[in-house]
Amino acid sequence: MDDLKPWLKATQKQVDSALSRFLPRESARPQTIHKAMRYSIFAGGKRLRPILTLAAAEACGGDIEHALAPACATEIMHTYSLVHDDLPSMDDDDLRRGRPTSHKVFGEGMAVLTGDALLTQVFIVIAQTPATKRYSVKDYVQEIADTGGSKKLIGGQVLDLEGEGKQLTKKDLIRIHEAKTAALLTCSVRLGAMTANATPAQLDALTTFGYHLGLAFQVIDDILDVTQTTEMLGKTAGKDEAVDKSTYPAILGLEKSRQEAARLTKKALGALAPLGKKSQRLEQIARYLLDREY
Ligand code: GRG
Repeated sequence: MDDLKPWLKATQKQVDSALSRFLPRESARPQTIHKAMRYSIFAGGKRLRPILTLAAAEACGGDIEHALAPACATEIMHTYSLVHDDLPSMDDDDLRRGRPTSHKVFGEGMAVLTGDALLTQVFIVIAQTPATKRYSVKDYVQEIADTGGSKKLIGGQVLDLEGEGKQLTKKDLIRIHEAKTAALLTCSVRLGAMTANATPAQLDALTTFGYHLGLAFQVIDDILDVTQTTEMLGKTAGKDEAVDKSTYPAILGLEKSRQEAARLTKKALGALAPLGKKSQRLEQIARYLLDREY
């Protein structure tokens, strides 16, 4: 398998060009909302979720082209959650992906609408995914709707809001991470697998992989908030500590948090065994994420 870095770069480019096709043009009326949607999408994220969708399709022997619509749908869902998460009524952040946040540039009302429009676009895009023998378009829609709903992404945000100012336990924290972060990463790999007509056993393996990778990813995100600079992260570093947020480093300390991220990554890697050699790319991605610096 080729080196990961050039593959990541080429895949990010492929995803960006698909995203541009799947979003309304900036010139479409009313221009402000379309400009704002593209502003946040093309602000320079890592494209982790679409990359996972494409790598999961490959791991199940599928065609990457067939996985482009769900790959973009996961990135659009993620971007909507960031736009809303940054609002003054939520985390109140000024910087995201190295740029001023949506509400700073377009105003708060427009940022609310931008998140809403991105979330709606998720369903326009997912509906364009080709069906396979085992999975219908309805299955894809259900998968992503369930992930974005009140028991997962939004539910996680509710737990997060309700936990503000409270001393959370590790168990509370895991519940938030499962819903906020692991759910969308799991959905990303599952959708890729579904476009490849994955067997139930392949889908199960990738569900376990996505879950543990998602938890590891959030632990690392918490660690980076403490150890990295704002410039490196493209978002305000040290924010968790400043608002006294319960995080892995706050509860366990840095060293134990690193060990926990490594343990979760190992679990994710173990889940790939039934997929064989084709899952090498997913394995490389999981190892890369553990050592990432932003
Ligand atoms: C529905 C408002 C609303 C929120 C849902 C997912 C979520 C809850 C909020 C998003 C904000 C957040 C801190 C999520 C945690 C997941 C996470 C670590 C996001 C950062 O993801 P990266 O590092 O970001 O992949 P880039 O910019 O690279 O795409």
